[in-house]
Amino acid sequence: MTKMNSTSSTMIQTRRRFLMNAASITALAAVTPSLLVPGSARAAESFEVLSGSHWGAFKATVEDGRWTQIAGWEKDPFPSHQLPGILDSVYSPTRIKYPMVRRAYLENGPGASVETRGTDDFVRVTWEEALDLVVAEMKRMGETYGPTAIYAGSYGWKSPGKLHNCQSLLRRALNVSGTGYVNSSGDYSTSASQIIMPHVVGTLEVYEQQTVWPIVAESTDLLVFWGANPTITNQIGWVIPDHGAYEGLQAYKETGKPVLFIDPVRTESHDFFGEQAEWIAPKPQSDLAMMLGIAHTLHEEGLHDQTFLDEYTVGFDKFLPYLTGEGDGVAKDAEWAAEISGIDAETIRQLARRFAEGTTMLASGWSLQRQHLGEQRHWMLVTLACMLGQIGLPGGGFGLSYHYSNGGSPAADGPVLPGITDGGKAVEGAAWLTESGAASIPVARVVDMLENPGKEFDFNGKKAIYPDAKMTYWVGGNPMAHHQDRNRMIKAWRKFETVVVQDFQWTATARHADIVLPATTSYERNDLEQYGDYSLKAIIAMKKVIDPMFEARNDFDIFADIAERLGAGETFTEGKAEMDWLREFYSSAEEQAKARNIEIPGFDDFWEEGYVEFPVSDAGRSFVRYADFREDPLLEPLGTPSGVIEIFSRNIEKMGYDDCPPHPTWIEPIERLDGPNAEYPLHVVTSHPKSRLHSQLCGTKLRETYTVADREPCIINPGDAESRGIADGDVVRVFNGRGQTLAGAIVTDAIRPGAIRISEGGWYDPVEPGKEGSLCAYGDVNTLSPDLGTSKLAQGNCGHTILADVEKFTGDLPAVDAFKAPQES
Ligand code: PGD
Ligand code: PGD
Repeated sequence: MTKMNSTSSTMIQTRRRFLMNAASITALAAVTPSLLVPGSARAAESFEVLSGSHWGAFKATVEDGRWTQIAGWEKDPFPSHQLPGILDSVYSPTRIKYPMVRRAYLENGPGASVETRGTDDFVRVTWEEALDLVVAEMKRMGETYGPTAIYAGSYGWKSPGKLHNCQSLLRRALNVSGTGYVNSSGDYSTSASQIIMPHVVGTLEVYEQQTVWPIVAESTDLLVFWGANPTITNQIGWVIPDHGAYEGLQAYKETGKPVLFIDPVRTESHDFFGEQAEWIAPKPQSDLAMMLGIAHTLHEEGLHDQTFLDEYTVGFDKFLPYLTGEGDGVAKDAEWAAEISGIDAETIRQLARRFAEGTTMLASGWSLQRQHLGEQRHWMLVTLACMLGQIGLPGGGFGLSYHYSNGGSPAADGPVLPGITDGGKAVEGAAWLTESGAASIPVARVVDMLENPGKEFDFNGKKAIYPDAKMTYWVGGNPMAHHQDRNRMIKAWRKFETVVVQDFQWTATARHADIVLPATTSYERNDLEQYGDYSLKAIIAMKKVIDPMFEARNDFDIFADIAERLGAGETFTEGKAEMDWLREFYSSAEEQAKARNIEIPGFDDFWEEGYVEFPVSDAGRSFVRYADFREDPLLEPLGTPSGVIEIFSRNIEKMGYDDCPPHPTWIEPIERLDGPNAEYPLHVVTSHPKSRLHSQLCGTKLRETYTVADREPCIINPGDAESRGIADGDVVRVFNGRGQTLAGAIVTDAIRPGAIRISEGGWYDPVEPGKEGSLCAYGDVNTLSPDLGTSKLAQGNCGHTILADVEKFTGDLPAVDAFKAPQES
């Protein structure tokens, strides 16, 4: 049954009520906004409003039209420490205020001065002028080059909200007007696993509900986080996170049972568990070898579960000769694994015994598959779990989403909101997997596409041809942060005759654009969203906190105007404005609720209250992943060709890829620490940042809480620092054959020797803009990463495969300019 919580605070509050609550709110409102702006339309009014974000649901206090304070929603068990950053992002000096066009583009026309992108100043234009320019280019593309000239595979962490889903809106405007474009498929998070897992277990797996935390706390004897940092990465949700994982982590902690972290870094999650936590620090990219070493010991010592393998899997018989070395003469035993991983053989053997001794949950993060040949890692993790035979049992098996969007948070049986469609196709769930457009490429191959139009490429058993894209429209993403090998990318970007970027901040992508359109943040418009990616515990009214700043417009209105200019305005809007759409989405939730006998308030009451909650169901509270399959594999088969877990895949065998064999296999990656192809002595780990979402919030005052000498931190082991004469707090230059960046050194034993860490998402700040090879003054780690596909199977990105070296920086220290708006005139 649904309930509306009548004791919760009303979302629109009087000044008196606000003052009564002020003390509790102030605690989280540590950040003072960067820029004073005049009061807005709602001046002289003070109120509090509930809204939502990737970081969580929050209460915003608005005084005289200005957002002054932010606090976590009282129902959120673990509000993110990043919340003050989202307030600051609204007033940040990095805001794009007006539609802008690069001067050289305006003066010389499309394609004429692509070399100076990123160096030129920008000219302010009116919205009319900007949109006319955009649409004229769209039309020219189709007329001159055909339907694959516009790359609209725009990817990134656009804000939550079922209406202002800017990437769907972009494709909707193109679809409804019959404008051809190239799309992308997959994502940067899990590209390798989301392609291989359907071959292995029949689902994407990475975005599936996990055996719930209460069951893990009760039944798991050994919780293993394999390359996962759950207390950091669960801050974020694709929708509005419920932070249920923190309750789960706390519940497990209270049991006092052991937690093992296999990670080159001793993380905050490790420290959260205090004495219960153990740290094993292999060389990065060596996990597959370690897993094979453990599997070999399990088999050697008869600890594997042959009954499970016989009943629930296929192909172990083909994998076994490889494991024992009968096939290739190399036993993948603990000694072999020790040589590659740097973890001694006895520890590897002990791990195998401990895993087999009780109920073990192998919870893996995704860094392992964001590496060259990343497909193999989770395949082998699943194989290991099969050998342990605990898949489908309470607390046992494996999990690929305990660290992400609060996987394992018990689910409610509430309705699922629909959202704006891209012009016919549903865009819910893994929206980026739906294919539309005249052609599609794997998302991380965008630079390869630009460099090689007409080239044939492999992807998951198919062959396709790269289109010849000449224009891009990027919305809700920051490719000049997220894509690998920045220098190669800067050059390839010149292939675009026109680059349009629609964002609310001057990212490096915006600086390298020709036409820049200022979007509102999600706090300057109304929307709706689910609360709890896996739990779906509530629907939250993402109410507008403040009026749009400067000349920013919301994504829906911008694309409606573009569709209008393309002759399809009415089809795009269907005659509906913002609140009409929200009512329509909500009415679908009402219908679903009615069909399930759930009471749900009408839209007006819901909007007034700000949210509607759905209770966790009994089924949600007791969910065990793969329990049904284990109970009856014939009646509940998996979606694989065999219906069971595939340790050997005939489908992959048929593809015949040299870099993705038909069972988990160790293959030498292009580069790894101390490996045969190593040209540099250190591995760069590029973890997801503690105080940002990728590059989002880098432009806020939160940055001051973590930078070292104004730069992105680079953590380095004391031995590696000492041998290079680097002291804590020094500015260092990190470099390899692909690029170079400055960073600020933190010398710590929380990272293993031979590895350093610079988190992804630091803003690219070239000292010599537009010049290939320029030093980055701030700390964009993707100046160093290689741009290649994980393998022919998934063509994912390899952001965690980097070797480099570090030295103390002794030259004239360049200023960090990335957080100032570019020159305007
Ligand atoms: P964000 O910084 O979130 O990064 O790459 P992604 O591009 O998603 O960028 C989102 C952009 O969208 C921001 O500029 C923000 O201002 C804008 N935006 C947000 N909401 C809206 C909106 O509603 N409307 C409009 N118009 N704009 C909006 C992240 C990508 O980086 C990902 S997902 C992963 S997993 C990868 N991780 C790594 C990694 O581990 N290592 C390396 N080396 N590289 C990586 N890159 C990838
Ligand atoms: P990472 O931080 O890249 O996160 O989730 P993902 O699990 O991919 O890596 C997790 C851990 O793996 C890190 O502690 C790192 O040290 C370790 N590691 C790196 N290389 C290796 C290796 O070779 N072997 C082993 N064993 N460990 C290794 C990312 C997920 O987080 C994603 S994809 C997104 S889009 C979201 N992004 C963010 C974010 O940007 N910021 C925060 N705070 N939270 C996020 N949550 C989500």
